[in-house]
Amino acid sequence: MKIGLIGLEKSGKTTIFNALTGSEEAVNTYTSQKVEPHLAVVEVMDPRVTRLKEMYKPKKTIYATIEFFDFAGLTSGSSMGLVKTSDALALVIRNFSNDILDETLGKPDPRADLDNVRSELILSDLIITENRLERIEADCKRGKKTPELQKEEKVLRKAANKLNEDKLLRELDLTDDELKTISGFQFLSLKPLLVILNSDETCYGNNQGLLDELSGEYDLIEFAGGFEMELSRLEPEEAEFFMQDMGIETSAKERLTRFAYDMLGYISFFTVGEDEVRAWTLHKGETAVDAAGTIHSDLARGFIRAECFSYDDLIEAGSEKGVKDNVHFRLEGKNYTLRDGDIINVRFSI
Ligand SMILES: Nc1nc2c(ncn2[C@@H]2O[C@H](COP(=O)(O)OP(=O)(O)OP(=O)(O)O)[C@@H](O)[C@H]2O)c(=O)[nH]1
Ligand SMILES: [Mg+2]
Repeated sequence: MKIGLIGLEKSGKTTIFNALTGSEEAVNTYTSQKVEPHLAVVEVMDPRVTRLKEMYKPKKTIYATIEFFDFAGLTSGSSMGLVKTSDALALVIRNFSNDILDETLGKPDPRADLDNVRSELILSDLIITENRLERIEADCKRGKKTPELQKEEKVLRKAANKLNEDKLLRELDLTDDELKTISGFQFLSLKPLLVILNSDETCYGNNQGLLDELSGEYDLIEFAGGFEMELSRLEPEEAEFFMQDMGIETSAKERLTRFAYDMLGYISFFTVGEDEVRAWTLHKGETAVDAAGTIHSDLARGFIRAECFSYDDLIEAGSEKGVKDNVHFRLEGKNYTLRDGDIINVRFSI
């Protein structure tokens, strides 16, 4: 899963990137950061994996990972290429004061910043859509009218109309087939969008009014970015102490990870054994054969059955043998819909 941190300049993107990834990238009040994006791969610290590790004592333990990208502010010409390949966008909004920033950029105004970025996303998609429509029109005039082209044109017209109404493409009801037709454009306003309200530590936790106002429209989470960046540099016990003091129950990283899983509709399943305990990520609704394919394409191709039991049943029974004794051990076919926390072993033959 790839999450791109975007936002207006000086909204605290790099600060939050550091908090999430434990990186030490420079944050700067004056100059804009270099234009290349920062990138970090972060392990999803799923406590279930840690527990499985204790149980199986494998040679290797592999947690699921999330890749985070941190871009330069939207107004300073960011690397849209990478933004486009993100699975989701996390939009950082400034809700902290700083004498210099207040003077150069104005007092924090989360609502206005949000509208501003929203318009940028819509505009970026509109430009792509209109350019493509012009090209299609030119092709048609030159007699290259094919059914595929006509289909594409129809979907793009729908998209253009929505964008012209100042609406995100996410708000357009498109069929899977229509989505596939335009997937190559990687429209930004079609991506899942998570808004991070980056609040000053002095006002963190006191922004319920604003959060309520925005939560009708956006998936929203509040961070005290500067504070959380400091926390990520402390020893865990020390960090715990300061977090409690601030009324932060779980770290920014953990909250964002959970949020991303929920919002994007991901679930985790596990494979276990003496060699390796590993967490895998799947979309909600995907099946045993999809899970097999995530592990290796051969497993999907030669899929016979998936041996399956749930993490909770394992913990309750205390061992795999216990799971079998409790008759919680299942053999599932190709079309079985995986549940979060399933532990599977794929039987296959090729
Ligand atoms: N008080 C406070 N200051 C913050 C917070 N987050 C960032 N800042 C300050 O805001 C300034 C900009 O922070 P960055 O993290 O570099 O912001 P950015 O969005 O990455 O900036 P560009 O990449 O240049 O667009 C720095 O001076 C930070 O110390 C916060 O949560 N609280
Ligand atoms: Mg930055």
